[in-house]
Amino acid sequence: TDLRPLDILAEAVPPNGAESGISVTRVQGALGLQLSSPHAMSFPASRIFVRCDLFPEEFSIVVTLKAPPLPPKKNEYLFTVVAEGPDALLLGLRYSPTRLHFLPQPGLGGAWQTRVSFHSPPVARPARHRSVLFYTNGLHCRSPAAKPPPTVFRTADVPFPAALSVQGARFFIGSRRRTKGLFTGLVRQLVLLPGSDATPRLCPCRNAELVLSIPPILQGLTGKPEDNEVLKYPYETDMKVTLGSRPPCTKVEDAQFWFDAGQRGLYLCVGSEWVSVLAEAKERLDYVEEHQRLFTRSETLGIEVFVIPEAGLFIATANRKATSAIYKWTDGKFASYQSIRTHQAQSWRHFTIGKKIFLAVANFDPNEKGQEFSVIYKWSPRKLRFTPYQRVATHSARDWEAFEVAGEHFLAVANHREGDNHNIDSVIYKWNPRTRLFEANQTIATSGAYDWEFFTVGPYSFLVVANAFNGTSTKVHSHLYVWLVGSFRLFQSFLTFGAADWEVFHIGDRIFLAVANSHSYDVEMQVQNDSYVINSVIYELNVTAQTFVKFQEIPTCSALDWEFFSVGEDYFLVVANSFDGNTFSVNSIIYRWQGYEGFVAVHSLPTFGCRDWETFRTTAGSYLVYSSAKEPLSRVLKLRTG
Ligand SMILES: [Ca+2]
Ligand SMILES: [Ca+2]
Ligand SMILES: [Ca+2]
Repeated sequence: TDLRPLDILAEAVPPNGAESGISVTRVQGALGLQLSSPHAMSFPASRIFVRCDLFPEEFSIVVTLKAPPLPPKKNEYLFTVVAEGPDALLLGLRYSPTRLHFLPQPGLGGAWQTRVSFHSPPVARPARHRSVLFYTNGLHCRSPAAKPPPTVFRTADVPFPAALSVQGARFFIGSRRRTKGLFTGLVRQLVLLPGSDATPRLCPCRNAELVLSIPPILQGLTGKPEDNEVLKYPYETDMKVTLGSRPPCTKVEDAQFWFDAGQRGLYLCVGSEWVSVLAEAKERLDYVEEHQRLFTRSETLGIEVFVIPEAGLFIATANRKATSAIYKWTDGKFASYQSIRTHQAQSWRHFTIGKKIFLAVANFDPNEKGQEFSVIYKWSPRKLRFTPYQRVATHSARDWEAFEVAGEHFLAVANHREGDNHNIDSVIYKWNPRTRLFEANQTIATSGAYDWEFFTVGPYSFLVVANAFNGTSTKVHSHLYVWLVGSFRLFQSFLTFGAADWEVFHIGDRIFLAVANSHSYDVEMQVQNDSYVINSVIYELNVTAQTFVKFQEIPTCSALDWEFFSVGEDYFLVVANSFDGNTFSVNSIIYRWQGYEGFVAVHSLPTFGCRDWETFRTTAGSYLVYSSAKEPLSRVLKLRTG
């Protein structure tokens, strides 16, 4: 992760010696810095915000200090960030004998117009030279049950300004650039931990190589503790924040911190156990970045991701022109692996039967001889290639779905149309273990079928079809079937608008079904551009009523695919928006599950004729890949988490 502790104090002090205006002073066995000039410790914000000039929206601050003896109403500054110009305070941390104030820029809006104040437990023991303050989003005070009570504050309910630019600003340690309010205590440590719930606006900060977050000047000069104060105040020795993998936690490390940058957790060693001091120490999606531009021979429709044991991770792209391709994940990128002749391929489906590995392609067009069929390929463990296995007669096939019911293997094809007729049968094939071929098992009447999706709920097996067009209208019913005594029977119908995809997903024990509506069109209706900007719908299974009920409608731009994925404990849906009536250049959106609020848009991704999204995971992290039906370029995106 890019988010590592930033040692603000070390930035402000020259590594090999104090400048004028700063002196190194011993406090109860440890060393601290004392200021005599408001300008002595200052540096441009750009030095630590290298790649991005936005202050992180969530963060923690670790301060170790000896509090000055101040009269009750007096204030002093621990640090500030000051913009150019007269007295443009952006933010700061201010100390008073009874409070700690975190000051935002005035007029930033929202709750931050008023400062957030914290009762300041260190006040009870002003002589002690360590307070540890953690400010993350919200206003919580939490003291870990530790023998040394470093004070942990969390701010939970007050959102920090999202786009606080520190461009051109300077950090001042112990002052706000003026003599007034100069900190008269000692500072030993001041570390900023960029925080937890970042948004796309939060850019990565600098990679700080920081293990011990005490400036070198204060490490080298550690003298012998006077009067055995180390024993007297064991917790007032060095306050360490260790990075990296889980360090030991014994008596020696007692009261020390471990910052797990990977999981973005901060832990305190308490009685030989690491205790989390930030409640939300978990992996979260921060932003999405382009990882690979995958140039394909022609425009790509469906993408299928699959793993072949002992061979690796692959994707198959369904390409519009004469060949489709298989790519293998090699050295962190997809590399060409095999080309397969296809006819306006729409999608691929990977499945296994026992040890056999198959890949079925849905061909939309007939071949050169006018024969119309789709092909099932089988992986040859000897050739390490897919070879043709079975041809199946199909009609403008859009999609294959593979599934198992009661130990038997099935393949369902979505036949889109035959000539001009969209009201035709789609076919469910069953694997015959004797002939080792798929044989037609059931036909189901469909209207411009686009997609099949199979899922199970408890002992029940379901198959849902996306019907896109009946010859005159895209406003048609798409049907959900349930398996009962040997065949699929109609279970429920949904009114859909050019339905192109069904996506089923689980959140806890809740079951959802999302449809991608692509187009609202009727021959009798005037063609309108806005007929592509329509709602797609998420349904939820009501178990008692045994029916799916509308859960949420989401505006989409000719949606062609939904893909569900999770990162850490968060759930996401990404939609393939393909067209808004004027342009294929539209944003596809990632939505995050927010419980009661349903899915809320969190990331906008510029896409062009977006057709299909898939997710996959490698040891290096989580990725998304999407295809474009309008240009020969697919993209692999990396999900950055912290
Ligand atoms: Ca499907
Ligand atoms: Ca889907
Ligand atoms: Ca997909």
